[in-house]
Amino acid sequence: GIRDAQESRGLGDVYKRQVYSKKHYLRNSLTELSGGQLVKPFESPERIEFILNEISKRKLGSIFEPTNQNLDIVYKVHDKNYINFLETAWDDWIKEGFLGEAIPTVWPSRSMNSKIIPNNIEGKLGYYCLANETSISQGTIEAAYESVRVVLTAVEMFKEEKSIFALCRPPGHHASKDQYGGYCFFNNVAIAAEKLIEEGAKKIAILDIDFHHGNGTQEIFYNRSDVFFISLHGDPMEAFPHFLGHSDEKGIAEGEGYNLNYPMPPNTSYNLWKNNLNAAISNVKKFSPNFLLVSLGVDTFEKDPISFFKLKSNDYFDVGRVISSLDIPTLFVMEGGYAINEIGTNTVNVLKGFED
Ligand code: Q9C
Ligand code: ZN
Repeated sequence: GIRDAQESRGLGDVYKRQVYSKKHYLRNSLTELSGGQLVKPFESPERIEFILNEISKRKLGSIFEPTNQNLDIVYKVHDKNYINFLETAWDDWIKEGFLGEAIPTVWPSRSMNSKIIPNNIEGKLGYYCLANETSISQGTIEAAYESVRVVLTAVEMFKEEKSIFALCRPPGHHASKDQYGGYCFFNNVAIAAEKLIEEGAKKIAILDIDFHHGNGTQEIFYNRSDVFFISLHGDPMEAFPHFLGHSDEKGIAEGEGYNLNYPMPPNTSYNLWKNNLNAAISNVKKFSPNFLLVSLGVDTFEKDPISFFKLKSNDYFDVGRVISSLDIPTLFVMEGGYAINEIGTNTVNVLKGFED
């Protein structure tokens, strides 16, 4: 745990590297709608514990708990009514007397595309949800806020560091201004970008290397030129989130030219993936940002249970090395990765590769 990792570096040899909170376990929903069944969620509390253990085993540096943070910044990224909805959703659901976790069943979809927000919790869930594999349960909102505290604490420490890792859970990159889903509630990486800009940064690049397209992050910054969003992911023609992430999505208005997608087909190997990473990296270089934020998912791994790329554990060292070649202060923010047994190895390989 935390103490092991600190002690393993010896007294006086403390440097700041990663931020973790045990309160992530408050996100412990029991159900995920998958293949027509309610299964144990892929996005489980063990994920972050496995990463934490690997960090201490491989002496990656100290682990810090989040500090008190002003959470007003969340309102700069997310809609006020959406935040209010998340804060009361579980209580409202329970008041109806429902026995399972909160899962929407009806949406303002294309044939009844209403902007009117219903009063009823079942209607509200449909309004604010973009994908219903993600059940809301007791503690979900508390954990989502803690994940934001983790990333904001990392931003604070980032000022004295070349790089830092925020062990966020729940993840964030699928959360848009006013929708949750894909296991995400608040968009942690977007909140970090907004915070850095509030503190004076002029240009931020967000490189999203999770297997899935970061639809939320894209939507949040789509009309802005101060945050350049670049995503490598499974082609939405074949993969979640299915409705965003195509290569012709380049940004709008002021943001035109500041969004870049690299969709890739099933069975993509590291060779092809790395070609696209290199292209992404050269675009980051041209943009010349003050900070690089990496949405770090390791669901690109060959054994990931819900994804279809073929990266191997050793490839992740190279991913870290390539990213560090930019020589830009880099904040890693944890997103997905569901091959529990290798999630620690793969994540730490990226960070070790970056360090070398
Ligand atoms: N049958 C992140 O990696 N759908 N989210 C999976 C499986 C949801 C992934 C479908 C995937 C969400 C942060
Ligand atoms: Zn993912």
